[in-house]
Amino acid sequence: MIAYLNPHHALHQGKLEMFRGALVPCFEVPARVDYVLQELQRRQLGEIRSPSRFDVPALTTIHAPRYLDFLAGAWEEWVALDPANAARDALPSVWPARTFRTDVLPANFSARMGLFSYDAGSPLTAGTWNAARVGADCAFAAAEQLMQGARSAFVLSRPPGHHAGADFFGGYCFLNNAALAAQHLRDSGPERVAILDIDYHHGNGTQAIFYERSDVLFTSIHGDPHTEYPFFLGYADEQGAGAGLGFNHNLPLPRGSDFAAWREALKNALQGIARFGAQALVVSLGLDTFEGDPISGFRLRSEDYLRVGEDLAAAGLPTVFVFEGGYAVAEIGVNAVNVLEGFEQQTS
Ligand code: Q9C
Ligand code: ZN
Repeated sequence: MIAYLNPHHALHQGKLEMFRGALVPCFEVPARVDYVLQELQRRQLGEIRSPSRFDVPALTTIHAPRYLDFLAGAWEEWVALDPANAARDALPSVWPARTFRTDVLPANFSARMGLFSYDAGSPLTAGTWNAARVGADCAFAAAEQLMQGARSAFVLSRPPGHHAGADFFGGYCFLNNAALAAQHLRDSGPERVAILDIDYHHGNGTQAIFYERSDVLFTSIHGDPHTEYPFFLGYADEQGAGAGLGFNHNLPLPRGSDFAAWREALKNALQGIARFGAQALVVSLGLDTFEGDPISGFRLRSEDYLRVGEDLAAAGLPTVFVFEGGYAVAEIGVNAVNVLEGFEQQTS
């Protein structure tokens, strides 16, 4: 399996995130990708490539141009406010809740930070835009690899993507890599693409992007949003709207669920994907379902991820894996590569 490694991922290196009234060190750190890369190399899973630059329509199909423009220039604006800002990251602190306007683009930078975000856990840093944009290139490259006949490809990038919507960041995510890969597949090949999100947290951004579309099925297995982030989306009764009605499947599980319960949900998810008649699959591969994850509540063990890979391979679809969350940093390499190796062994 070819891996597209984002060579600039470490340009995004948040310092602090807001948590329970305090600024605490970021959970989403560059070492996450380093551990996965090290394990990929150790097990010789396949070639590791850097992506070329893709200027493809998918970027502006998925993300609003005014959001992309904002992200591209945000750091310069932040530093222009005060040269001392260069030493600290930008975090939003005011948001338009219900009854506020979102059609007006305020001149004030902090107002626009709030307009284009939904939490205070996702610092925007000097290198965030470059890292995220090259991550999008990794997603496009992986999609192209499938179109050239590959059975699978791996997007090894950070920041992650599945919480990012058409015009907002949050949950450590800025550009939605899984959505970009799915859209680029749609633009050049398969008519029906499924996205399966197995991160611990519901992929609210991806769901919102495709909610009214019938050509991209979104299916997610995640912690019950009654108690788990992102709280305000991810319930089982969200089934899509308009032309997309019936093309959104949420499978929330209680905090504390073990692999037996999780695997049952995976079986249901894959049945839905088969019924849909998917011609390609994009997997939002979060590893925060691991029992040792510091901010999550499922109980998967390292060897379970081999079974996950095997189950995914049994779906028999060309598959793009997109690296998402997972914060047990020392174990994330083994867990991620177990999924990929389980998939490959089932294939061969
Ligand atoms: N201090 C992803 O896994 N914060 N995002 C939860 C932890 C938000 C997770 C509180 C978690 C976002 C890609
Ligand atoms: Zn997550």
